Amino acid sequence: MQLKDMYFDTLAVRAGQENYDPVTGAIATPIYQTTNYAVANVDEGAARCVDLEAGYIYTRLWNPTQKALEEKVAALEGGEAALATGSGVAAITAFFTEVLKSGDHVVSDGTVYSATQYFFSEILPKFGVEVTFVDTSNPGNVEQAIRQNTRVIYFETPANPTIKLVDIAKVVEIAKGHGIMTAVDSTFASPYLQRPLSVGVDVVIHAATKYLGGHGDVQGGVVIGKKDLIMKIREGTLKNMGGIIDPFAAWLIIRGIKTLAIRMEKHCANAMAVARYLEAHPKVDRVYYPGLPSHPQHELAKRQMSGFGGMIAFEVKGGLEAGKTLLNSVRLCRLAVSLGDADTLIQHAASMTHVLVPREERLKAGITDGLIRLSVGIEDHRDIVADLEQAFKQVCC
Ligand code: LCS
Repeated sequence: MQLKDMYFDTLAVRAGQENYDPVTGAIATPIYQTTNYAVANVDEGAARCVDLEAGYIYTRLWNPTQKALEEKVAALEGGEAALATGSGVAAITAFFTEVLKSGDHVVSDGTVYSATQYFFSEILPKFGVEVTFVDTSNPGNVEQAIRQNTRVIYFETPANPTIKLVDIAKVVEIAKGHGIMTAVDSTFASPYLQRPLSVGVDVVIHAATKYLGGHGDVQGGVVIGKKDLIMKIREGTLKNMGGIIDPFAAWLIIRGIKTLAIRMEKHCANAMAVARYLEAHPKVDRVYYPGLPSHPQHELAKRQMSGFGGMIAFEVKGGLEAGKTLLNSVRLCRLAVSLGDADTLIQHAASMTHVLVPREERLKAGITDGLIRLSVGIEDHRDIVADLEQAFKQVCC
């Protein structure tokens, strides 16, 4: 049986690990905790330095545990190849550093993870690359922002932190019409819920720190795409700028991915239950969850995703103060900024992650005073609801 004939759940367990460890027969890919690999003679050393596929030479260039992770994620996304990095941010910056040159232009959605936003607005311009931010959920905005020197169109869907969706197929159609690459950060969906390469996206990026790792105990990133491009990033930017993944981190993510399918089912079911509870709550103004018919892109979500995910955003009545009180009152939900963990995590952008962003700018990106983001975990949803209920009791409005 070949990988291409296997279903997703089987791939999550087996891809990248089809063979036993050649030395010991170990079924779990070992953590190859080594920096160096001995070569038989100088010719072999030269061959490996010139062609990374000829054999391992130095862990910054490639490592067998890293490779097993890359093969697993490539299989799950239906991509030719993948590249694992030391964090999600390292995946994003490695990709863009490789494909861009001074004078290029990028079109990005305005609602992207804050570090991505910083990279686009503060770092790329230092090297002569301009980035235009638009709302890519309206494809007309993408068309208008394209210039002759536009090299990449980039967005997250669902987006952090507003859970806005972007119509992947529509943006791809526009980009292809102009011969421009598309890259999608699909972290919030995970490969279990959406596979952007299947609708023509060139590059998919994940913060593996989130659903792929799944347990809030590891940092990593992955870039998936055509083999030529992935090898170029590996041999160019990653090798020479050094944002590699540690073998132990790669091993933890491999371990996490084995349960991705069942975790995502539970994340989705729990989030649906919590979203319905929030929508009916008198102290909540709005709930943004793609699984609710009230989400402005519910129809798109049904078309584009095979489930609605574990991420919810909602606006508490009473704005900034109410948001602070609610968050200071939760007991089970953990007050933390990440997402995709087994544990439910809650955060309030206006008083936490975006406290330094001027209010006007924050509002432009859809981050209102009372916007709360909930990464619904895999606990029993009744306990999550009970915790929110007792916390809402502390909020007066
Ligand atoms: N892409 C998305 C969509 C993210 O949400 C994050 C991190 C990254 C990339 C970067 O991944 P990292 O480098 O952290 O592995 N998002 C975070 C968040 O919402 N709060 O803390 C981190």
